[in-house]
Amino acid sequence: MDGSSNRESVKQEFDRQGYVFLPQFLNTDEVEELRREIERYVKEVVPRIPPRDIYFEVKSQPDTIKQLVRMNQYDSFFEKLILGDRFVKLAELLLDSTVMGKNMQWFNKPTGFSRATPPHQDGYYFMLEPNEAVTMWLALDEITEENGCVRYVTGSHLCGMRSHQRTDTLGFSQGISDYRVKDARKEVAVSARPGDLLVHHSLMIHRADANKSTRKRRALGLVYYSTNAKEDSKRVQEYMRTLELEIASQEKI
Ligand SMILES: O=C(O)CCC(=O)C(=O)O
Repeated sequence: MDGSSNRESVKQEFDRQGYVFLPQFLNTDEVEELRREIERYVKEVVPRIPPRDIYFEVKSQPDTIKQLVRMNQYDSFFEKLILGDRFVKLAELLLDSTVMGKNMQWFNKPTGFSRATPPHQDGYYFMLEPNEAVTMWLALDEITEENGCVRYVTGSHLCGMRSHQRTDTLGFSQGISDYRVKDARKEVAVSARPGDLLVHHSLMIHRADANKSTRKRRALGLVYYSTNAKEDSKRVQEYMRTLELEIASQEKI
């Protein structure tokens, strides 16, 4: 299912819940190809990109890479992927506008080292006005509660931006400061199989536990901004500068 056959129900579900689940968006061969391309990226591209776009759980230990960001800027395979029709058309449907492919990321939770992803809204990092963007999250492994599936606070995209504060989680430096039991009660834990796609709105509150299993937990993230949204580029640059200094001082990149 790729969202093209039942467009209306996909859009309705997204508008109501703030996220939509598209099982088997990619087939087994496509997932295999992505896994191979990520391996190639780690081997060949990672050594020549700025350290600020590679996050480790343990500094410079390749098997503890927890996140790769802006992969589309460094590699033509991932650039083509984010600009590909299937993903772009889906983002356009959900945002009801033309879109720009902004950022492709790899999310990994290495066994034995991983941390939880704090509750957050992606739009807090994006700094857009209006805050109209989506993140697509594509499972590359079997991802369940045990190895840290994504958890959504259903409907939270309709309640505006919450206050965030610094966390000590690399790659998710801001988390919701007043995440409460009433939020947790609305959480939906979404298990996914390789090739399943989740898409969430930039105001959607979500989080994930650490990988407590011995299984891999890898996913790709694709971020699309509506072309109606304007980025506050001064604030973004300021934030990036502060973040880079903080990360470097923690010796994590
Ligand atoms: O995979 C994760 O743990 C985090 C994913 C996430 O926060 C996102 O896709 O926005």
